[in-house]
Amino acid sequence: MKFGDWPGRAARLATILWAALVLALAPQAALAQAEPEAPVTEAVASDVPAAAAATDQADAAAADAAGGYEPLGPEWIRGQPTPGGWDVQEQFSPIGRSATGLHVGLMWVMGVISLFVLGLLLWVIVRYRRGANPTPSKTTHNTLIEVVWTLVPVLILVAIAIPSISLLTKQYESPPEDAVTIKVTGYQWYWGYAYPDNGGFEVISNMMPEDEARAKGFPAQLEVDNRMVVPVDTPLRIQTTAADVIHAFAVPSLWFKIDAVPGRLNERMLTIDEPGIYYGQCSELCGARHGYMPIAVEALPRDQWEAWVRSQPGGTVGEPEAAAAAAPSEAGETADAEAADPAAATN
Ligand SMILES: [Cu+2]
Repeated sequence: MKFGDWPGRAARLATILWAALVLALAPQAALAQAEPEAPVTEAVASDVPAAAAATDQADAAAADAAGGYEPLGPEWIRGQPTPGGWDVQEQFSPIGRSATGLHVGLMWVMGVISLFVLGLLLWVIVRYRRGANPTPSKTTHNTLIEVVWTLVPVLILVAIAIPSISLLTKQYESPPEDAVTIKVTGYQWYWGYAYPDNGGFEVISNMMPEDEARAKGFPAQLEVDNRMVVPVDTPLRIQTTAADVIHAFAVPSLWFKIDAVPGRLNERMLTIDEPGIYYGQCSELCGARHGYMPIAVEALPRDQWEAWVRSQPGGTVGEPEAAAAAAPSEAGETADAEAADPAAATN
């Protein structure tokens, strides 16, 4: 078939127009996807059977016993995957929001460049087709055009590199001194969350049985028996390690993913903006039940988080520092007293 044949040209044109349509619509669809996922959460919440109310009352009673802490209900779910979702999840951390901003911005840059190149192609196809341009030009060089098509892409890449590298740097910023430390340990196939600054207790977190999760209105295979409870609006020093094989601690709605490697301690800072429940999963193939070691992060206002810490065995808030500061001086006073009056020490 010759290039000039009409059916072939029509088919090519249709392909090109289809590609243009896809490119033009992709960014809008991406933005539409970024809308809050509240309806899904509501649907989940409304699915809670009445029978769960009795369980809630029992939970509330248990909460009173546990010093005022009550686990958040399904209406507090903020970060979770949505059926049919194809964009990143809505973000609830400062770093997540700036990263999503860059992501959407880059989509627009890509879209505009693709449309521009497509337009040039269409123009060349139509304007310089054999019918309209029987004697082709023999031009091989044009200094101005060559300078422009070298400089403009360089400038675009530099413009992208500045926010991109600053975001990368921000993701690896060290947490401040007063950050709350949580040591996350990956086990085959569950998670351990230790709080070394708060008494050193460790919470063992297993996937909640699917029937129980559904009955309580939580997403099956994502809800756990004991969540990683953290304070909101507070820098968290998340340290990860593993006890057996490599795991990865990943929570998409917090823009957080870090490997948990046996014999190593990885560290990254995380700050969560809003109280709520954020789901994630182990993201390193770690064995038979790799898909069944979900992560549930529960972010609470500071006072509620402190109540939760006190409800844990050996959980302390602020006391270790105070005790550590007080201990040497007390010991010193005792030693002084003994030095002054050796008889007193024997009494
Ligand atoms: Cu794992």
